[in-house]
Amino acid sequence: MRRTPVGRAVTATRAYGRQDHVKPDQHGTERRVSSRVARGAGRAGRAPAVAALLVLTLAACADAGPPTAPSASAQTTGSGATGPDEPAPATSAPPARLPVGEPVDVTTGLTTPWSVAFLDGTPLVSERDTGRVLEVLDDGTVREVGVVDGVVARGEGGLLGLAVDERGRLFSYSTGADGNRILRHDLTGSAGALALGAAEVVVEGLPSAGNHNGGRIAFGPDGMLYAGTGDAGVPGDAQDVGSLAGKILRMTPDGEVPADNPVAGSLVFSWGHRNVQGLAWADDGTMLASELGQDTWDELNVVVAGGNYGWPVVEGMAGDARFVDPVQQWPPSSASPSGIAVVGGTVYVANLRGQVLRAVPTVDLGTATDLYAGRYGRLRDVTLAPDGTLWFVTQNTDGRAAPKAGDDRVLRVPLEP
Ligand SMILES: [Ca+2]
Repeated sequence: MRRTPVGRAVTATRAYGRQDHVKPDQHGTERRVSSRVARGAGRAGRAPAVAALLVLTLAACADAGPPTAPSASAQTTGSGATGPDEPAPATSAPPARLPVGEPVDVTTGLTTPWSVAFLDGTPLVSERDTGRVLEVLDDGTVREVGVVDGVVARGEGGLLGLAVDERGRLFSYSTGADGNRILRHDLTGSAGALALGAAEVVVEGLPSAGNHNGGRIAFGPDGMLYAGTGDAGVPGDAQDVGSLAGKILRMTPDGEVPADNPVAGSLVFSWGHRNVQGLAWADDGTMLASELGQDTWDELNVVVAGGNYGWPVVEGMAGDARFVDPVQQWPPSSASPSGIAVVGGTVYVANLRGQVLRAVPTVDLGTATDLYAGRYGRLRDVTLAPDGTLWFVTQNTDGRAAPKAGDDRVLRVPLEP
């Protein structure tokens, strides 16, 4: 492939495939326990920038683990932030836009699907282990748009996130031989006959490992491309602002550092993350990220520029002034969040080990309603389709669950107006 560097990672590449000591973690995945000592708080004392732009990011935990028992349809948990003695909000909140009716299959028979993005109205799906980008046709069948060159699928690595920019170019996050990278491709042809053009490197040399590769990419309302990375098995790197591991990155579509990034000359937007696999923005610009925790807490975070989210010094809500606490946390056994999407007044969170689609109201981010618990198995991604329906993606073919007939699948469900 043509590999024209259009941007450059600001830190050195970690050699791919380095394996230290491997142990299972709470998500049922391998984790490497490095002998490196976390470099303390690093810039942990830096207070997060005032939230001129609140970003809610949902970081996703590593996946896997045994299925949890199916639970009854919907269950609301958490303590509401608004009580009977509190005044009603001055401004009207966006409508919840919860599902109505039953989900139906969009397509079935996929192998480790990871992300869904849309080119105008045409759905594109990435497959982690095959490196394929697929186009879903109107009849529910898929055809191969192309295979991303040089994808090295191992563990949680492979072809991960997809995003399409306003010019119709496809961006992909994948694991290569020399680390994770973000590539940009032209899409040629028309719907039903799309083809993947040559790849250009947006950013390469992002730390990778068998697990904790992050992988979600998304364009923010500011037109910048954001990427969630993982700690790549070296927890202390999440506190090292000089490393691109354990971060949320912000870049131009060419991979350059925006002038207003919080760390001069760096793609780093926020740090202290373990493994971010979900990024989305509310209508008011608030950024959200999901984060896969280790032994104790998975997180939903509101992301602010320059924020330190604590890993590995703290996990979950610590009440430590050095760090930004999550707005909600879950035990990994009932969560392990990957993709997220904001639709109106609801943040949707796809959960792997928890096998549940969670609906978090934007007006009360500390609560959630569980949808489809145990019904479809592990859930990898969720997104709003151009036709206004909610799409979500299963992940039962990755060796960590027993696939059901037709797995893996993409489903859709209509939403309230
Ligand atoms: Ca945290």
